[in-house]
Amino acid sequence: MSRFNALKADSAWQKVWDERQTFAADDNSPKPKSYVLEMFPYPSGRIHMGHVRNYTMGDVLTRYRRMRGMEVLHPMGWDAFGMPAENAAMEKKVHPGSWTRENIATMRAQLKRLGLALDWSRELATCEPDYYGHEQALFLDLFEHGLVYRKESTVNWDPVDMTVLANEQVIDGRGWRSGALVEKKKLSQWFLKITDFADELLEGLGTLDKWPDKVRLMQENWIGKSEGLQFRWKLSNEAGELEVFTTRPDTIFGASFVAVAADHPLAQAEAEGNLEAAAFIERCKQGGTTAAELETQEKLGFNTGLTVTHPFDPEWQLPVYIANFVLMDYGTGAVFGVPAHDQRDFEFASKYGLPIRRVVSDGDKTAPDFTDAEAYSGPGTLVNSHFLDGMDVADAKREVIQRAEAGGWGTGTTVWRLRDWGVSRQRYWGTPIPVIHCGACGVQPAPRASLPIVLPEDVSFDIPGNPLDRHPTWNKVDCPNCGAAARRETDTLDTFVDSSWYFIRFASQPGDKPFDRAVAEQWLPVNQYIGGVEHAILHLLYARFWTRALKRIGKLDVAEPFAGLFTQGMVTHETYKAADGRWLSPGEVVRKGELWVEASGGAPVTTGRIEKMSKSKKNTVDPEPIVDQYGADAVRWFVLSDSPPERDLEWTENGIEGAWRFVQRLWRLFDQLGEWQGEDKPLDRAVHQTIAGVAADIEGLQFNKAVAKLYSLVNAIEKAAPSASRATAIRTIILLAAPMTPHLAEEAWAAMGQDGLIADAEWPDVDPALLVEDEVTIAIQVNGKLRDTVKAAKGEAKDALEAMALANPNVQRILEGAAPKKVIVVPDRLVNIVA
Ligand code: ANZ
Ligand code: ZN
Repeated sequence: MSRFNALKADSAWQKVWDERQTFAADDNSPKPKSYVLEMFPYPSGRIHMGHVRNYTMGDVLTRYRRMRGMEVLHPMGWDAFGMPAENAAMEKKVHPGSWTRENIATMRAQLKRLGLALDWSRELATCEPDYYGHEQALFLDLFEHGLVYRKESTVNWDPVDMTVLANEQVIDGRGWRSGALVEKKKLSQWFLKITDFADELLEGLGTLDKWPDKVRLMQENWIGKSEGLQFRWKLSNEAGELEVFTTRPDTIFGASFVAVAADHPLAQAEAEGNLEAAAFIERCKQGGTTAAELETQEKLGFNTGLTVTHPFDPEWQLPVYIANFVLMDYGTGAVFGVPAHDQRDFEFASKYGLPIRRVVSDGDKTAPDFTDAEAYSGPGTLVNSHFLDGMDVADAKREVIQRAEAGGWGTGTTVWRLRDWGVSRQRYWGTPIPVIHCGACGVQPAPRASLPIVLPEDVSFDIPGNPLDRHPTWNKVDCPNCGAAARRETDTLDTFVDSSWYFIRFASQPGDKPFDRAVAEQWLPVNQYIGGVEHAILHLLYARFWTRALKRIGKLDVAEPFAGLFTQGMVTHETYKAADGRWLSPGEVVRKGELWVEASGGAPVTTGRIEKMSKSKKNTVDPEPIVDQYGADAVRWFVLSDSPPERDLEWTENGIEGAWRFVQRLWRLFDQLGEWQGEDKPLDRAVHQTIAGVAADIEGLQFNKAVAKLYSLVNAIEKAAPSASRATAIRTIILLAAPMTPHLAEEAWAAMGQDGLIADAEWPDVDPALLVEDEVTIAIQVNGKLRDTVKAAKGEAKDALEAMALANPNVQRILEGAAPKKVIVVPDRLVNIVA
């Protein structure tokens, strides 16, 4: 008996696939096409288990679809621009380019060792000019079509490092490196007009029926369409009006104040003659500006002394506040507050002693006094609201909008939460934005012939700031319009731009343009996209936007880039902590009886929660030594097997050992394959049920179920006596396992003397007749009480079933020789004997 030598098989078959270009996708193939894509990795250094899980899933689907006769595009590349490369440059004094390219080389070699069915001929890295040069051309296309513009916008400025910080680099209001208090600074920045597509992007979600509901919901919330009423309140103690936006016009009789944002013109006017107001406004500016921060921070206000008149009651005056929870760039920057039905307003009113009046009943609560601990924002019937009383919320909204429009003091409107996409980054390691600033002509697009505008290599990171700004020559250029000395834009593009169109470039990569439309359209949309849920909002939204923008400007006729989306769970591991609180890695601990101790010194270790593998908790397991030890197939098998793919997978030593043993069992089955004779019907049936079941599971991305079915079939084959059926079963299971354990499958296929590669073999056919159970279980009852169950052929005649029941020993014992009064037979189900 031989053992499966995984290491030998892995490298041998990987070499064959490479040399024969087995997985190169043919644009001109007559076969039906399928595009399977996993989110491309950031080349951070080494492959981690999350990558292994992600890429193995896409790989199984790819290999399976190829066996089903499809031409599958399954490419790989690198999302290679970004801040970590610049950080490495500052810390380790390596050039971001060499750091990135070395990481790519390492990770490419690691991925190859997993035996992934990838078309490496299409590999791309976004940091290379032959990628980002085309991105610059696309930027100019959008620019020419008015989908790009420049606008002043606020950035986080680190006054010590003299640099702009990304939001995640601001920690508790301070720069992550310098620790200096971050300032807000206005800079002119480039924006893409994603808001032009807000409606389409929202509507389009309705067509994405192969996306997880939760991701569609997250996108919907991000786009944030609100229908409501925009209307004007009359200022009572001076001339003028104040316009507010509300999504709850129905609550108008529950209003107890009006509030404006700190940078609202009314607040600004107030600040002019009023030091207290000015000080309050200053204070508001220090707080965070994200919606989440506004939600959580303490609600503060400044009473301006102004009042407004209620639109439905000239006698009713409400105070006007400046409040820190009102955003300037949403709606009109002013709101009316309804404390009983809005939590922010509730907190505000509680703090400033403003009335809290119920206007929507909460179940049986209808009294105007509101004594609950928090606002009620649910459905109900309008109360304490004059002409609205008795209406439901939707009707009351409609009624108020109609009256406002009829009275000429308001209009029903829609507002969007989505903002235009600011793509300027004051960073070196990104795609240079292809524009030129001329003192005389203003902003000029860079001439097409000058593309790619290549990043200079000779840069230094010794001093803070963007090296492109202080480069001696790179940013000096002649104005393409007047020829005068001008300056190159030194901002680079947000790396989300790079990942917004890479899947199109994978599908078609001519040298002279971003993509060939006809070729790209043959492959797109991506049939199955697989990746982390952390990209559920921005990346997917930006890619959807680029695809739609390219459609609008006539470059590509694809509405949605990703027809199917799957978000996989994380890989987790137990955590370990030493007595002094140090985190320990799995390699630093050993099991001693029931306990874990430190491998060196034997000090006791506490085991902590099972958490996502992360460097900070030291609970990562490096895939490479695992592949060395167990072979690629066992690793692949394990990451597919233990959990449903959308859930977290706990990496355990036992798990990988179990997978390794299974691979060996599969090999042993095959190794003992004989020239046997005879039929084994139940085994035939099990085989065909498995063929059908595994196919359905892989198509449904339920890999753990497919794995479980293969386990059971192996059990059944092991138990079966030698027969021709058994030999066929063994040959078949090798084919069924091929997408998951491709190296073993190739090895076995070659040893069986088959022509060609199993990677190119056909998925076995299912005999539908063998999927039907032809045996049924019949319940035998006496006076309605179950006495026994027996097996019978499906469709057995009534009198045969009756005879079988009467001959049953349990029945005979009860009847004691007496004749039954009556026998009821329900074919395929039961026989009831009335005694
Ligand atoms: C009165 C009201 C009563 C409101 C009530 C809510 C509940 P969504 O639905 O998320 O779009 N709002 C309007 N503009 C705002 C701004 N610039 N900054 C902060 N809040 C603002 O939120 C719309 C609601 O948020 C609006 O409806 C308004 O408060 C508030 F029981 O008006 B509402
Ligand atoms: Zn000029």
